[in-house]
Amino acid sequence: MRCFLFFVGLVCALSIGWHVPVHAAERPNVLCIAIDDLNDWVGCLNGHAQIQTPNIDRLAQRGTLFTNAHCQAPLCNASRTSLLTGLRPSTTGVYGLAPWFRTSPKFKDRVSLYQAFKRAGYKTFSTGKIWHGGYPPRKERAKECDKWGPNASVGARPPKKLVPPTPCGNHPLVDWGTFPHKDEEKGDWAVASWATEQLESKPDQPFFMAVGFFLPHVPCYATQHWFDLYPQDQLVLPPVQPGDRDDTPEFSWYLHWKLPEPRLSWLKRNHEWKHLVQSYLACTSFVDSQVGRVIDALQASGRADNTIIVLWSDHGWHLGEKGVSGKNTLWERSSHVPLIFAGPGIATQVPCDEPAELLDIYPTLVELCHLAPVDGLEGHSLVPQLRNSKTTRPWPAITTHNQDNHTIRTKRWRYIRYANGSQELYDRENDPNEWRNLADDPRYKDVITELAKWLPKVNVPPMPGSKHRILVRDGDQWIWEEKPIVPAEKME
Ligand SMILES: [Ca+2]
Repeated sequence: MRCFLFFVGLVCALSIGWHVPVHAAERPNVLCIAIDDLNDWVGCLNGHAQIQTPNIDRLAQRGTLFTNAHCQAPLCNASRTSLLTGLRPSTTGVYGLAPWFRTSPKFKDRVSLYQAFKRAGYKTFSTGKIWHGGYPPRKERAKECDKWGPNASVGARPPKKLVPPTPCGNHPLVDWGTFPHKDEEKGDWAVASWATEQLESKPDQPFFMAVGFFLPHVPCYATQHWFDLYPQDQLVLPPVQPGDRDDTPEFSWYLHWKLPEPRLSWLKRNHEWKHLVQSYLACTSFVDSQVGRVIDALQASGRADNTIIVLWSDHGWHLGEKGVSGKNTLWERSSHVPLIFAGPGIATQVPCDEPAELLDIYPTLVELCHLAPVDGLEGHSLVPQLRNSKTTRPWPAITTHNQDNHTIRTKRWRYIRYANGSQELYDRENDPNEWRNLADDPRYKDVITELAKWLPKVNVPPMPGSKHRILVRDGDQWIWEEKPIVPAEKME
């Protein structure tokens, strides 16, 4: 009889997708650590020969590092909305720095990652940059998460900008360098301190805590100590190829037609290229030290054994590659991000080089924490890879920038298709810098046909209220940030 009941129970469990109710107290805690605009210049990813990130590296060593993880959009709001709703930008229409996705009636009640934990009985915490900018609006915060810490901020600022006036408005954020100040005066220090205090107070379990760091987003200000790690006279600059854009479609420029971030040509002319690289490295090492403070506080709290840590960046950043600085591109430098899981149920093992998406974080945490299923998640749980990093995945990673511009990244290939039909194809095994566009070579026709099958079938227009970095079409005219694109005004 007991056997029979067990059998009936098993059949029931299978029929509802293995979702067996688990008491909240038995579930693991979750500590999410988000870093803004951090590309693969992280020690464990070997993106830059000189980068020093000992804390992120030790996290990778005690868990599973994904070496081929990619954002779904190369821009803050679009990437974060995708990660936290579990939906692609091409499904929500959130492509730009605005709007807040809940302004759309269709997504008003979408269960966010925070809410999935909140409704499962978790105490939820958030500090720093997790959502973009001022999102969620203050009056909606309590609905989203229980306890809010300090917002992301730059902290101490120099009396005036440290770099010469930059094109496209000399934006106050587009700045970098060092000036006399203390680490304790930085916005990210305050964020780490708040998270540390929460952990020291031993919050009720289970808890879900999201800690979002702002650096190395511009302005890349760090104290002298961090600059001293990277003397300019020994600095390694990223590999760039003269004429690299000669074989990329003209349309590739439309995705970043005018940006506050300057082009490589401006950086070189103003002798700021090395200075920017040095500043970005310095800020990354500083942020790594703040990651270390939070991880150490978790360890000291005695909760580490029952806490899953997941660390990611919202997208990458160019430092001169393909002639640009910043994001807003569909190449590796924009899409490739660190992604690390560590904690209970996650193997300490060799890195996983299967393609992974930030979109996979949501379903992975749902599975690891035995949460109720959430409708419509477009990612795929990474749990099989967290158990054994050699487990293959059938899905590529897809990154989207504005309506109907996508890139498909498999283990070997990167395929890009823009909204006007133009294409790029890179064989990353033989061309890791993506310098030779093979799309016009007839030998790769079948490769392109296969990769194109993965292009998202749903491509909704920008959500009402979309602005900043928005590209749309009006008849034959392409419009960037509400102004017609005039090819003669191209900035290279
Ligand atoms: Ca960002």
